[in-house]
Amino acid sequence: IQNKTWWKEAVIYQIYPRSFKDSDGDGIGDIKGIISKLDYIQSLGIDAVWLNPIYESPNKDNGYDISDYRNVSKQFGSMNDFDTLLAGFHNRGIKVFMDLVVNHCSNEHPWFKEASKSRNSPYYNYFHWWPAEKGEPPYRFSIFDEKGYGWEFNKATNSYYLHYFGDFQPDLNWENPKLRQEVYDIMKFWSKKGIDGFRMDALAFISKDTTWPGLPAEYNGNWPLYYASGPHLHDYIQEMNKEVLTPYKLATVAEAMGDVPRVKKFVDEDRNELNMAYNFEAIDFGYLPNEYKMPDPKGWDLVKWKQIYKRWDSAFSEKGWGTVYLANHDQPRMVTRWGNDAPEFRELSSKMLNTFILTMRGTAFTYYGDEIGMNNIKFDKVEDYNDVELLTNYAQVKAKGGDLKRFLEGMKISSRDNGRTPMQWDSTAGAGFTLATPWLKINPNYTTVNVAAAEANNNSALHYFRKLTKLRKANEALQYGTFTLVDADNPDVFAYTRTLNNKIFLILLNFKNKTATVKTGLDLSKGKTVLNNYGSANVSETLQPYEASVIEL
Ligand code: TEU
Repeated sequence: IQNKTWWKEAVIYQIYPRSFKDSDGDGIGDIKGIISKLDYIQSLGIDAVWLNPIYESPNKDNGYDISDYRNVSKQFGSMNDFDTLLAGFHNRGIKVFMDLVVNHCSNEHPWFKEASKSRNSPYYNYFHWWPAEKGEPPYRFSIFDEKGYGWEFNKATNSYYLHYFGDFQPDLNWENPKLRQEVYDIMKFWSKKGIDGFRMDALAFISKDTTWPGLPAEYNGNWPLYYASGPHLHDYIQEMNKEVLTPYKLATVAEAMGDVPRVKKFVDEDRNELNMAYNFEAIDFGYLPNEYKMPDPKGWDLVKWKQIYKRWDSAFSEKGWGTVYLANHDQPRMVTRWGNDAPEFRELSSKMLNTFILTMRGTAFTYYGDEIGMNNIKFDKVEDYNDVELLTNYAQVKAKGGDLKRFLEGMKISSRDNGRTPMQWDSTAGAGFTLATPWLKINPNYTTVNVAAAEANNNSALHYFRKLTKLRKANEALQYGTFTLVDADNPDVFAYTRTLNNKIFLILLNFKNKTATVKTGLDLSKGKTVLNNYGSANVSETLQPYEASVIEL
C-alpha cells in the first residue's frame, strides 16, 4: 500500500464558475452563486473542489488569459466573496484547488502592456521575443491561432513575441529568474489565504529552448514531443516545489502532456516535484489523427482503451499517483463521448461511467453536471459557439475550403463548449442558473434533466453518485487496492478487481448498448452486489446494456 494522503483518497469536483450559478442576473455564473450551492456540493460526498480560473481576465479564453493574478474577476465578484467561499468550503470539510495559469498571461496584463512598449522596459524579458532585424522567427506552432503560427509581430519593439496558445496569450519567459519569482509570489499570495492546492495549467510548456533551433518535421505542432519538454522544465518545477509547494503543504495536479515516462517525471515522489498529473492518452483516444478532434466514424476500441488504463495504473503503482477523469472544461460531456446520451440510456450510462471513475485507482475527478448526467448540447450553427478553439479551427477549415458541415457534425461530439453549458438546477426558465440570457445556451433538456428532478427521483444518477462517494470512502480497497484487469480482450465489458489485504471488489462495466457477457474466471458464488446501476442484486456474468456492478467477493 502506498503512503496514505488525503489527495490520494479524494473525489474532486470541478466547478466551471462561469456556468455554475448566476447570482446577480448578468447571465454569467459567479462566486456568490457557488456560495448559494455549498450545501448541495457538500451533499455529493466529495472531498475537494477545483475552481477554473476566477481571476481578472478579458476572457478571450474564459479566464485562461489572466490580466491580474491577485484579483478576482469583477464578473465573478470580489475578494471578499472569495474569502467567504473559501471559508464556506473549509467549514464543510471541503478542500480547494485553484487554477494556476502561468505558461502565459493575457496581453492585457500590465507586464505585457509595459513589455510591448519598448525593448528597454524592465518587463521585456518577462516574455519571449524574436528581434525583427534577425528576419523571420523560426517556426513555432500555436493552437489558437488561425494560421497556426506561434509568433506575433509587435511594432513598438520591432520584435515578435511567442504564443503557444492565442496571440492574446503571450508566453511568459521562465528562463528569467525574476519572472519565476513573480510566479512564486502569486502562489504564496493565494496559499496564505489558505487554499489547499493548485491545478497547473499547461505546465509542461513553461520551459523553452531559447536558442530557438529549427524544428525537425516530426516536432511541428507535436505537443508532447517538443513543446512540452523544455530543457529546464523539471528544474523549474523543483524550484517551485522548494519555494512554495513544500512550505505551504500544497497538493498539486498538472497538465503534463505526453506518455507515461514523461508524466512520471512530474510525479515520482523521489523527485520532489508534483503529486498528480492528468492522463491525456485516454481522454484523447478515438479521434482521427491530425484532424482537430474529429471522432473516428468507426467508434473507439474499448480493448485498446483498457490497455491505456492498465499501463497508466501500473506506472503509478509504487511511486507517483494517477488521476481518473472522463471530462473537464476542455472536453465534451462524458455521457455523450464515452456512454450513450439517448434518453433510454443517458442516466444508466452516466451511472456506469461514474462507477468507473470512482472505483479505479487514482484520484477521482468529476465535472459539474456529470452527477446528473448532463449531455452535449450539439450546436448546429457556428454562431452558437463561444470557444476560441472551435472558432479558430472553424476559420482554418473555412480558409482551406474544407467541409464545414462535416466539421460541425464532428464538433457536436467533441467541442469544448458541449461541456461548458450552464448547470441545470431546475425546470424553470433559465434552468435555475440565471434569470437573464445565459452567456452560453442552456441545453434544452433542462426541463427534465436537472438537479431538482434528480433529487426527487430515488433512482436518479444523482442519488447513485452519492452512493458511489460513500462506498469509496468506506472502503480503503477502492482507494488504495491493487487494480487488475479482468477479461482484458472482452470488446464490450471493462472488468477489473480492486484488492487490498483480504478485501476484493470486482467491477463489471458494460460499455455497450446491448447485453454482453464477461468471463471473469473468478469464483462468484460468494459474491455480493454492493452497488448496481439497475438496482439488481444478481451476481452474474451477463450484463444489461450499460450495466455497472460493484461486487464484493
Ligand atoms: O489547456 C492546455 C492544453 O494544452 C490542452 O488541454 C488544450 O488547450 C486543449 O486540448 C484544447 O482542446 C489549458 C486549459 O485547460 C484550456 O482551457 C486553455 O484553453 C489552455 O490551457 C490555454 O490556457
